[in-house]
Amino acid sequence: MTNRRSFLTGAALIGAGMVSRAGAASLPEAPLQPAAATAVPPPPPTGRHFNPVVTLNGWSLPWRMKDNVKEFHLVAEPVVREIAPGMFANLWGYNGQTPGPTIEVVEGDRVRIFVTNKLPENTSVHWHGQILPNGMDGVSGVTQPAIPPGKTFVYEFVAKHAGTFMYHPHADEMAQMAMGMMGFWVTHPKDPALHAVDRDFVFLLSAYDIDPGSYTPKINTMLDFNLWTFNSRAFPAIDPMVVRKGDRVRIRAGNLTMTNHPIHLHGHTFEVTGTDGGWVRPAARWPEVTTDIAVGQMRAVEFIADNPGDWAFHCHKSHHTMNAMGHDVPTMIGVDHRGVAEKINKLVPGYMVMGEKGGSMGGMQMPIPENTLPMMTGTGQYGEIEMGGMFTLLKVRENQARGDYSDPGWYKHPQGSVAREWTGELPPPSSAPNVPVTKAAAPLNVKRNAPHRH
Ligand SMILES: [Cu+2]
Repeated sequence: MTNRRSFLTGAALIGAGMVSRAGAASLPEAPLQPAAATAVPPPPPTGRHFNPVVTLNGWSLPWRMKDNVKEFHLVAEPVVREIAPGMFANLWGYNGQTPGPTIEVVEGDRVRIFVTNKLPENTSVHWHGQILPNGMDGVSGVTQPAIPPGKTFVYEFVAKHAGTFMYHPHADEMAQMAMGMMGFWVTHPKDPALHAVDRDFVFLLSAYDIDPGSYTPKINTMLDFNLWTFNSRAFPAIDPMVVRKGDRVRIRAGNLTMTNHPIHLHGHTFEVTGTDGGWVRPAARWPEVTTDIAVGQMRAVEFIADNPGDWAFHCHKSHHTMNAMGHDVPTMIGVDHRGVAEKINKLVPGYMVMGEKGGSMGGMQMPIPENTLPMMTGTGQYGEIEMGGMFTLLKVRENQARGDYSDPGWYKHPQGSVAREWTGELPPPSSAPNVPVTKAAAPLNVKRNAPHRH
């Protein structure tokens, strides 16, 4: 204990200048991830065996073993994240990306995490859900002094229990989390056979408010976010979750946005098997097709992928499956715009009337400012998908190889199994007159002051 205390006081204030090859004798290297692609991690090169998770559009942080301690090095720093092709955001994150890399350890591992602050302000790291000594909890001002810019702090604790956790700052949280500072943490069970699955996907829910044409989030936004993401990516740039038919699949998601997200899977029933409090006892698991994840929560769901196809997987709040949108767009369904667009076009070339026949904005070619995304986008084998934001596909395939996460393309539906146009006889047209909505809303034959008769 004395050793550790002197180690901490000694190492807690290493200058950033020492984080270099010369200082590598005491500090592990801080690997950098330049791309937003899903990086499937290799089996653990050192330490006890575990089955690595696959972080959607993310990666896992390599470590080094030193005297039987797993050492990681996180660097908190400004990053440029590709939200989707055509849109980049100036965010804050760790080791080159936001979210930060997933940290994977085994139950009982002693871990030492160096955190170098390259942000222009103080930060700290809170290890959300971990049972650890109070002084390692990362609440700046309460359990530790904040990490000043340019300094490196070290955290050290034993990963006591298996489960799914997150990390994020407890210093200027509103700004730092609105800027993307967060990451995933998985503590694998000691026995790799326990809770074993064939595919284990993880991602964080995060939201940003970035005005079309700009690059930096507005950090004071409380509710009106315009970019809803899995791991700071918006559909169609969120990678699909590719699985083999018959695989046991786990999906773990943590919510670090400002609202809840009912996450919905098509074609399968899953069970909620884990929360940030740990595993749900088998007898207490419940079936769902939508699981609501409140702010600060994590949910792990599991199912057998027994139904081949391309299955939608998305937040069920419809505004969260859209990209940057104007919130002051009026409802135009039923309004006849004939002639209006032509007149406005003379004033504003390229103007389009939105929604007189409902949504269907995916195909609109309205010019948009630089560095923003169309509200709804993505094209499938049958046309426009008209989705953005928190949406991706679960691709279940018979002939996907074990360990192969590459996109197999669109599902080839067995002949005759796709919904199609009815070409038989149609019913006679309705005889009801088309009553204009404005007149129907205020019945003409009611005298307001007349007494009601029953
Ligand atoms: Cu949502």
